[in-house]
Amino acid sequence: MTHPLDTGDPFGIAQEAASDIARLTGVASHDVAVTLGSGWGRSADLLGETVATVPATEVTGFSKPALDGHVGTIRSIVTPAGRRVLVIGARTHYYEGHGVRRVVHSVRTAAAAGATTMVLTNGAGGIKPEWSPGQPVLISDHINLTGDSPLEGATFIDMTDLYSARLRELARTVDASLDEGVYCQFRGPNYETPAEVQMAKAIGGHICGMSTALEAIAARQAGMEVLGFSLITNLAAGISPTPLSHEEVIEAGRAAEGRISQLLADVIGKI
Ligand code: 8IG
Repeated sequence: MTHPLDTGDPFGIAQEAASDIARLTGVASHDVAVTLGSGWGRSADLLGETVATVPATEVTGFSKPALDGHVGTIRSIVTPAGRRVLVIGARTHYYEGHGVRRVVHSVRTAAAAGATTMVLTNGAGGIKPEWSPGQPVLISDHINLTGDSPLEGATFIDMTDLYSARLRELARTVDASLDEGVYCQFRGPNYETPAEVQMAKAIGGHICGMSTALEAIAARQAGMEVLGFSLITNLAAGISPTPLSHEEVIEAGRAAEGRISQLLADVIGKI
């Protein structure tokens, strides 16, 4: 079955998706968008009053999740300060194999819906030995190891200061202890080998993940200011003496969820 993004104009389809969101939520325009990765899910409830919740499958171009049958949702929230936040609970990963257009469709849709700030969150593996599972960190820059890009054709876009220094500073007014690091996006879905983690470390990486770099590039193309957070759910392979277990990753996310969700809600409340 063909998908509209396989053949159509991705920006036109994002405009359609934004119209769907405006119609289904009754909110004409949003200010800030946030994608909630593993461990960050509870922050939506802390952000403010939920105005509308829409299954992502009702919005043009959003894919059904490949793994679990459950449908992601898109929520419109109004903060106590009156800011309109679009919460994207439906992420398409590169490793699902549907191509990069579908990976970044939510970001392009958020931009078309009016958002000028994109907050990207994820669960990831930590390379810095002083980090521990359950610790949130800021993304200061990225290394895209997917070999792919959401930009098509001769689209030369500057990536200096992709992860806004201004927004990282703002995050530190909420929690001064937040460390930061360079996010390496691997293709996945396998976790890295210890040798791959050592490569990432040698080239300047501190965080291993499978989602955020491609999304950040699309956000920059759309002219958005980007804030990135990783929840270190595990030390990357070979950094800790024990092998990675998916259950351990899920459990670390669960244990940290309340604290980091409050942090995220507080930061977004100040944007
Ligand atoms: I959660 O250790 C989570 N996601 N690439 N490596 C990569 N992605 C991850 C990891 C990790 N942990």
